[in-house]
Amino acid sequence: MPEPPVLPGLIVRAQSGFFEVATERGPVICQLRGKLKRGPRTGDAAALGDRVRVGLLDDGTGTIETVEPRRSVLSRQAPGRKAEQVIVANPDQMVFILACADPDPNFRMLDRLLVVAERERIPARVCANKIDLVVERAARAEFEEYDRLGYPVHYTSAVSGKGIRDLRKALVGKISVFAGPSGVGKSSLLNAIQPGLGLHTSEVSQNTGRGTHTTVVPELMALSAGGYVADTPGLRAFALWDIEPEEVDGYFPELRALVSECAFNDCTHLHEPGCAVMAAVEHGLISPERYDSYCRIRQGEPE
Ligand SMILES: Nc1nc2c(ncn2[C@@H]2O[C@H](COP(=O)(O)OP(=O)(O)O)[C@@H](O)[C@H]2O)c(=O)[nH]1
Ligand SMILES: [Mg+2]
Ligand SMILES: [Zn+2]
Repeated sequence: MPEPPVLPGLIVRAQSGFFEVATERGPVICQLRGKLKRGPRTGDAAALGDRVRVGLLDDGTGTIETVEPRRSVLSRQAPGRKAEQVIVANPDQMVFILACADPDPNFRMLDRLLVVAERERIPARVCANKIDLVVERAARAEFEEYDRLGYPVHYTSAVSGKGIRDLRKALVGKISVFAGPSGVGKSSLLNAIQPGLGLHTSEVSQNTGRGTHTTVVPELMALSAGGYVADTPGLRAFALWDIEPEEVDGYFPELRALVSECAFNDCTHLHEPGCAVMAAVEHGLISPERYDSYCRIRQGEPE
């Protein structure tokens, strides 16, 4: 008997032990091979964004035979356990979305999101949406700092269409993760990028025993120009778990460049004499707002 065909693929949806895998022959619904299921106890054996090899079965479904090592991972701490819960494996970039107004941008929250991206070494972009509601020059003055730090800023309006073409272009061929507070226009932007995309995210009710609550099943949504977008199931996913206070300065690019010049090599940059970071803030070389974000995160302030 011939061996069943084995296909490479990408997990685009994961729910309750079933995985939808995009392959050259189209989507295949798969389960994990038993051996993989018993795999590492420290985290998910397979997750959204994992590159896998699928054994096709006669009934058209498949078995995930192997999972390729992850290049990067966006994860959170599973509730009540130390284990890591993978939100998206192998993301190529994060797109953090804020509104220029309604709601007003929360830059302290953006800085926390950027720290997570830096920690995971995932390149990040910023999207300043609802540019139609404000004077563009004012929005640029608020957001341009992020461009200077190496996070490209897109100024967009899902209503007028401004900036959509450039944002769409930035997504081609990549796995991008959209994140931002609710109400900033994430769904509207996805629809502007590709009609129907923002509606695609489905919601299911799960009975947890403590009553029914609604969760969003995360998925990778295919872009017609190539690439995928994931809309994350909320900002809780980005809690700064497992970050040591001494690591934080390494996740602020403008601080990272200076820390070796501080008088003390264990400088916290909060109060020490001879601190190169505090001197740079004083001389206007580091933005006071960004430094404030650093201090809050460093001191373990909850969001
Ligand atoms: N003026 C303006 N309103 C927008 C824009 N994008 C979204 N909205 C509105 O903002 C509200 C929230 O949008 P939605 O896409 O649901 O935000 P989400 O919660 O981030 O997915 C809706 O009433 C949208 O019509 C925009 O670019 N300009
Ligand atoms: Mg939405
Ligand atoms: Zn210092």
